[in-house]
Amino acid sequence: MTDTHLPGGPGPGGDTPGGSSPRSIILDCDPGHDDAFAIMLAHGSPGIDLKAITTVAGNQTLEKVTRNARAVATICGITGVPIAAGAAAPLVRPLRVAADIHGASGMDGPVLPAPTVPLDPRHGVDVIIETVRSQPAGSITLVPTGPLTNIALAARLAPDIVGRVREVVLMGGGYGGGNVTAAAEFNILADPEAAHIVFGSPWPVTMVGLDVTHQALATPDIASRIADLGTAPAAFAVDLLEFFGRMYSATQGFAAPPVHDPCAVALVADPAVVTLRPAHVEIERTGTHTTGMTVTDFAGRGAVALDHRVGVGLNRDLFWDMMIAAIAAISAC
Ligand code: PIR
Ligand code: CA
Repeated sequence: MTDTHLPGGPGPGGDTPGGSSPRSIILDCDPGHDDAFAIMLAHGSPGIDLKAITTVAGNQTLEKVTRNARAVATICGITGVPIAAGAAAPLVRPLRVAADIHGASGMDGPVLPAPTVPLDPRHGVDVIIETVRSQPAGSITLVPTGPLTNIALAARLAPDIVGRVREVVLMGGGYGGGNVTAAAEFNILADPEAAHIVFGSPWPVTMVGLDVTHQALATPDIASRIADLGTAPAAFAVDLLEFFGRMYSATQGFAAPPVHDPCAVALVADPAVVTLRPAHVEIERTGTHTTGMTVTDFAGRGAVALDHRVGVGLNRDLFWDMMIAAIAAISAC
């Protein structure tokens, strides 16, 4: 089978990057250094209309990641976008955080301002449900960049939204191995039962996993292009990369940090960024050594339907051009 760029999912569309019809998304995140980049891309990209930010416990506790989301919004002048806190723990398992890579705050490195943007008083899962119900059917894309707890809860609490969501484009998993265990990536391992619900629900699911995001390395040339923008959001982004890079070097031996989460946002904004292949993905939930693995079948063995799409390649230059243009656009606000 040859790799293909598949069209951007069902529903009303024909959107072109930078065209007149940006894609409406809800960003469900656990900031997190790379989640902060996802927020910046979602806000600054002309291809995205950011309808809400919801948070989920993951990289750090719910309280910390929610404060971090509001701090990013404050730095980037994101006003008028609801920010709501969702689930404080996975569906079944105890909370596991990633302090080794994101620090005690969940976003160590930059000095974080006291948030000036309000916290929406609703539960994040209610914000997801209410936003999907209030927008035209087939218009909202869910972009989860943390554990899938909120998305699974929304599907269970309001099954009517499953058919109204245009697609779910998530950062998580990978077919070539994990980053917490040999088999499992953090977001899936943190809440595999939620991932099972999300991949098993009848909405289109696209997995942007480590196979793609480990190509999104913020090398020194990228950091200096961002620094050259000379604005407060750009300086914030550089500080994030500096800490994230040090942790990735110390804990995983990377020469430059992989900026995972904006890859999913970038794919929604412009399908040319990520090469996709049809596949079927099952979530391992009972493995001795493989819990949290995204078992990916590109060939339909056992006559499974190739009902998911899986990222297999990144157009790195396009990705960073989009990311840097978005940070520049934010700075202009
Ligand atoms: C990144 C993450 C968690 C643990 C490590 N070691 C690295 C977070 C990122 O925010 C991203 O969403 C995903 N989980 C990558 O595994
Ligand atoms: Ca994340």
